[in-house]
Amino acid sequence: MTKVAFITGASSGFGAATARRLVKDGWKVVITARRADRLAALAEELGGPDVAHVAVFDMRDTAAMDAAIAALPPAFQRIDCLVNNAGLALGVGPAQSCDLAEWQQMIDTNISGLVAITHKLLPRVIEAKGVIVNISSIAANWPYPGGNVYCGTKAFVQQFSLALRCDLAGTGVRVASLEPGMCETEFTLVRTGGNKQFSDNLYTGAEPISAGDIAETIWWIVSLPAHLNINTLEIMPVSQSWSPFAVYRKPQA
Ligand code: NDP
Ligand code: 8X3
Repeated sequence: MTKVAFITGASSGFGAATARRLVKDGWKVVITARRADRLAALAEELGGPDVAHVAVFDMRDTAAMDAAIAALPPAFQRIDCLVNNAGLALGVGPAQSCDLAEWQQMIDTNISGLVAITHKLLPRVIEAKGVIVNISSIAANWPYPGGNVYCGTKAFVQQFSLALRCDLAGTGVRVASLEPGMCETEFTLVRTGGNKQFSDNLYTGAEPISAGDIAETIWWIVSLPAHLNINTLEIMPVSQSWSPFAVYRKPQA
């Protein structure tokens, strides 16, 4: 029987790469995001509607989510894998200069949207004894200046993943929190409102993770034997590591 993966945020970055990787391994995919043109092009590339079902909705719109789930074709109704990937960071400035609407958008997408789609698909994932891969971040573990609400949303995703495992004990469902570091996708362009220079400067010379690397990791997590669960997996490029704590010192006279 062909397995089905439901991948949110599949119009670019990790989500699109994961759809490609799973289809290469014989899966069918439900690919979701807001940008219909991107999803249509990806579905075509993946082999058309028999292989990839497109569901266009905003993660913040639970009614649209319901309609998309109700419209799943028969061959895509069994959900063996949910990749909770859609998300974003907005802003790089300190909390005291942030825009509250941007904070709300991150919470609504990265937390509320993720929770809603999980709640709606959980019965199907349980029925299939499937696997959920939640995309958290190193930002869940390591705070950094300008991370404020984004770090908070990813810490939520990590703890939600671990607590889900407790509740799902005995169901056979596996849940993983994948926590990547610096990865070159559209992430920084989105975060900076389209500042290509900022994005290029961040990644140049750093040999960041690629979306394909993350797709390979997700494929590995979901392909492990059914008795093995990856709880959390933090992954960084070799070029990225930790710095000493910052210490603020009063100016000396
Ligand atoms: P991209 O910006 O390339 O992809 C983000 C995806 O999320 C897009 O497909 C976008 O689709 C979708 N998305 C964003 N907002 C919404 C929304 N309101 N409704 C529906 N879909 C939405 O970034 P990445 O691939 O890098 O990011 C994927 C995930 O990985 C995110 O959760 C991010 O926080 C996380 N992450 C990224 C890291 C990195 O360094 N790149 C590191 C660690 C974690 P569309 O705009 O078409 O709706
Ligand atoms: C994305 C990685 O370090 O920019 O989650 O927060 S980071």
